[in-house]
Formats: sequence, structure tokens, C-alpha cells
Amino acid sequence: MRAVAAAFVGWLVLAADPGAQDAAPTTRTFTVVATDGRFEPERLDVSRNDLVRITLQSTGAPVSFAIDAYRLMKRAGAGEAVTFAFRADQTGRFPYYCSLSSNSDCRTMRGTLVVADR
Ligand SMILES: [Cu+2]
Repeated sequence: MRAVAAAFVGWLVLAADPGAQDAAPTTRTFTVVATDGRFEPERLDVSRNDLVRITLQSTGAPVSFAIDAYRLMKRAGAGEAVTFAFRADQTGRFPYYCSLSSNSDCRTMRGTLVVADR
């Protein structure tokens, strides 16, 4: 009986939005490690409308991960990690960088997010 009810609810959800399965976003998961004045990796490749999930890991000093075009700035404390996600809804090449100025390493922390059109 419970299975029947669950199947019926599932049918209702699909009926309400027949495009839901096609529109289900692809989740792309990355770990970006900040170490010795660099981000590793220095390039992230995704497709438009992917859900981009990033864990930013500091191995030493506090670090941030900023992408201006996405109005994104996330910060991880010294030796800490922070996980965040955003929808890659703009195609193109977007620089990411550490927006902190606490030490000179910040200026060299650069990378590129590449969002390809589907
Ligand atoms: Cu920094």
C-alpha cells in the first residue's frame, strides 16, 4: 500500500512538470586546494547550467575564492575547508582569485572557470 502511494506521488510530480527529468542539473564537484600561493587546480571546466559544488581547502593561511561575474566570494579559515555551490548560468571564461590581502601569496592565487555552452 505504501509503495502504491509513493508511486502515485511520483506520478503526480512528473505530471506537474514533464520536463523535470531533462532539466535536472548535472552536479560537478571539485576540491580546490590553496597552497603556496596557488590554487590547485588552476582551471575548472563545466557546462552551462551545471551545479558547481566546490570545496575550498586551505592548507595554511586563510583563503578566499572569488568570481566577480558570479558575485561569489567564499572564505576558508586557516587550515579549514568550506563547501559551497552555484549554478553556472553564464558561459565564458571567468577568473577566480583570492580576494584577501593578508599576505603577498594572495596576489598569485589565480585560476579560470570555463563554462562551455551545451
Ligand atoms: Cu589569499
